[in-house]
Amino acid sequence: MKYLWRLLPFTFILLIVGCGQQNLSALDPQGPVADMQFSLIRLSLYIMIFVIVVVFALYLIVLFKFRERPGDTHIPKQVHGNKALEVIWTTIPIILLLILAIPNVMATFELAEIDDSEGAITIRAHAHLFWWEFEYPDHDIIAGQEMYIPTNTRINIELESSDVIHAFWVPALAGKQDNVPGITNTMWLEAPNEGVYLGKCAELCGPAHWQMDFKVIAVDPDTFETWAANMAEVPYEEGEITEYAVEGRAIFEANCLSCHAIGNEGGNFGPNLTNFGERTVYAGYMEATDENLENFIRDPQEWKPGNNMPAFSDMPQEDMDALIEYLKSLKVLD
Ligand code: HEC
Ligand SMILES: [Cu+2]
Repeated sequence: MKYLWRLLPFTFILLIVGCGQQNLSALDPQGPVADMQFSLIRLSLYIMIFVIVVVFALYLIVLFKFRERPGDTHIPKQVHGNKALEVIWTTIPIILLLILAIPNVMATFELAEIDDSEGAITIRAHAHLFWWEFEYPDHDIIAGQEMYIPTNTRINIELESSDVIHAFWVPALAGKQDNVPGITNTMWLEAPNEGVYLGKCAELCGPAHWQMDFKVIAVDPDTFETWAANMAEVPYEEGEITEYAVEGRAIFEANCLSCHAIGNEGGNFGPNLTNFGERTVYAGYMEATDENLENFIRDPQEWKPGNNMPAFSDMPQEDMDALIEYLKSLKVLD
């Protein structure tokens, strides 16, 4: 028991390792933008380490060299205003700040640049209390919560907000940038590897801010084209989904379509649900189970305080079951 405290450092290591999970770490950069930002983080870290080492070395030298010794009778000679020293310790920080500033300013401009060269894709990332909408003007589609992108392709992102200030942040792919109402900020990113990259709203925007998660899903370019084509086409003709799901669709059309579009049909007040059956989390953060889905639809405020979805607490159970069957059948990739 007495030595248990020695385990403490290991708990911290576990905590730190936990931070790197699910592609959510800026310290495990994926792609050119994250690489560039990581190298800037390293540069400032090295400069800080240099400053700390020099300052502490001087401090220790002075501490030992000029300490009071037995038999010292009077205070040392008092000096101030050494011109040479003043110049040195003003110049060194200026040089260090320049070394820091020049690559930072260059990167800031480079990262905001919209490059329309061939093959680049534009995505408008609209932030809403408390969800994300991804509009693909080149493909004329809208996706909710999950931003599919092709690998090794430059993705130009236009950031917009419909209400308050949010921030778009996908730590493993690119640093955060604000979504400000009335202003369009720009950034870009590129993912060399297929995978799911976790994104977060990085600006405190209201009670459900912490649940405003999203995903960037990088797939190979062919899969992306299939995805984009199917997102526009609404591939749910009779026969493609179960009869039970068709019943659910009628309930959806009567209650939900005005706010939730399927393909390009329906309203966009809430997330587009065309590929809802492929979501791995619901409402940004809930584990994808039928029970969670029903709970959210019956009482959205309970699960995401302050969000703009109305409650359907009185929906008969058989309608709810059919509706859930329909929602889970909404798939565009298989
Ligand atoms: C008045 C508009 C409106 C209506 C009607 C509406 N919703 Fe919503 N819904 C929203 C909004 C807004 C959100 C986003 C909430 C959030 O996450 O902040 C949402 C979110 C959702 C989500 C989570 C989506 C995701 O991508 O994870 C589901 C599922 C959902 N609604 C289902 C339904 C169903 C089923 C109905 C019909 C019974 C319905 N909604 C009716 C506005 C609406
Ligand atoms: Cu937000």
